[in-house]
Amino acid sequence: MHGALDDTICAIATPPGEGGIGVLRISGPRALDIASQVVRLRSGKSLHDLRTHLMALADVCSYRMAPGVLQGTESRSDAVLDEALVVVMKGPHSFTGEDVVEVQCHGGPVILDQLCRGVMSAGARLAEPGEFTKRAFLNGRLDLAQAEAVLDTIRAKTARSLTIAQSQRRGELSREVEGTRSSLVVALAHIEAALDFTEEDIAFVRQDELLRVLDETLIKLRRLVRSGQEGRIWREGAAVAIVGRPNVGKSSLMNALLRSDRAIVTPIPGTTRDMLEEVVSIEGIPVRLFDTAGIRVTEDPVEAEGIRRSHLAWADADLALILLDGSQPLTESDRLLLRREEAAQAVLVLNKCDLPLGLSREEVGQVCPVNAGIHDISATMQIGLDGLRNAIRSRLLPSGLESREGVLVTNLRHADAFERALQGVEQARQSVQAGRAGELVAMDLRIAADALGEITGAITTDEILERIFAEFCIGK
Ligand SMILES: Nc1nc2c(ncn2[C@@H]2O[C@H](COP(=O)(O)OP(=O)(O)OP(=O)(O)O)[C@@H](O)[C@H]2O)c(=O)[nH]1
Ligand SMILES: [Mg+2]
Repeated sequence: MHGALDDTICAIATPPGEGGIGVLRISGPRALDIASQVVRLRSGKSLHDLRTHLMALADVCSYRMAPGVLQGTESRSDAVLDEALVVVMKGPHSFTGEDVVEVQCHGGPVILDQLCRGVMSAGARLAEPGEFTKRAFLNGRLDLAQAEAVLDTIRAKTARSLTIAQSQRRGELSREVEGTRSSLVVALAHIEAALDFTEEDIAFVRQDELLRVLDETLIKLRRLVRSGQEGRIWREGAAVAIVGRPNVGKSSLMNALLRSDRAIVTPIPGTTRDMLEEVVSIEGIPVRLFDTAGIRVTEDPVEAEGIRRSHLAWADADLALILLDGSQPLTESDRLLLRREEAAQAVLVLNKCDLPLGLSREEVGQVCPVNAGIHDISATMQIGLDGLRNAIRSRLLPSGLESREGVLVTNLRHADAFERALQGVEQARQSVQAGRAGELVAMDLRIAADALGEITGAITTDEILERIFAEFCIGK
């Protein structure tokens, strides 16, 4: 990614395709000059004289206008591409911290494409993915964790994921990180000062005071690391696979959880062959739900391929729901599934509880001793689904940390950094207690403080930045 901040970038900020409106964004030191070449305010004023953060009606053109056109003295109606609302946001009070111009026109792909070309011919460069947000970071408008949360805010699939992303975007995680980091840095400064003055034997650091600070930090870091073990699910979603032999009602359960007739349901075993995937909110958790082909021994090559994929989906899933038909005795196919090693980690579900029980629960328990118990549901009659959703939630988030106070770690990069910080502080604490040399303690505290600094970007490399912003879309 070109890093230079002295050029002016532009991009279509709305998604591709048709829309009520479409937005073109321009940011950089020459944003106003460049926009002036394709935007003519109806008021006849110059863009430079427009008050910041106020909208104005304008005509926009698809190429650089001759000076006469710009001033409105020459009228060339064919030059006008569209009618638009224009807003100027003067730096540093803009998203990027630079001068920004946003043009809202009709949301047609041809209009936006031509407008974008016009702005480029007037001197702007097409932005790289995430470059607006990267500039906001480089200009100090956001720290790195907040910049990443901008992406999470856009991508959030459930209301709960959005709430978490927004709190990180507002800087709640960053404040926690910076608070912890600064107490480590203060401790570090004291230790290093003491190292410089050892001959004079000045007690710069009292050991009990240092231990108190380290213990407080450890409590915070342990909580954050623990929340990070599950937090990924809020950001990326969890994969849940519905597996079972044919005809037990997997597709019916998929439809019931989606509240739509997404999957084909028939009384014929072997109906589902291609795997289906849909995103659904289960108790606020973004879940990618997989309906799979019924697993059995088959000669049919198409069905066999479907079954191969069912096994893959099961292996990749964060959680599997093994579905049984409660109205029928266990079959050999059921037993084979239940005896698989992974089955012990699954949630066992007896479907068709609207019909008389046809199997022995004891036998199911003997074949597959799952800890989580057995859930009775009826997919078609919508019985027991709340209980099942609850079970899915507590299996995906066993600690219940997310329902309590405090910030959550949802990003793998952050989780990894917190892990390293925790190790550093733990090592440092051991060294203090064992009375080891101050240099050793200082080294581990430095590792921990630097790891925390990576989260907010206080310490960063071009490589990290590139990796982070490459995930963004163009125009953000
Ligand atoms: N009575 C009753 N019938 C159900 C229930 N759930 C599913 N069925 C019926 O069971 C049959 C099979 O349902 P599907 O959802 O297609 O089963 P499946 O497991 O997806 O089957 P395959 O795709 O063939 O593996 C259909 O006739 C459903 O109407 C239920 O809760 N109660
Ligand atoms: Mg099916």
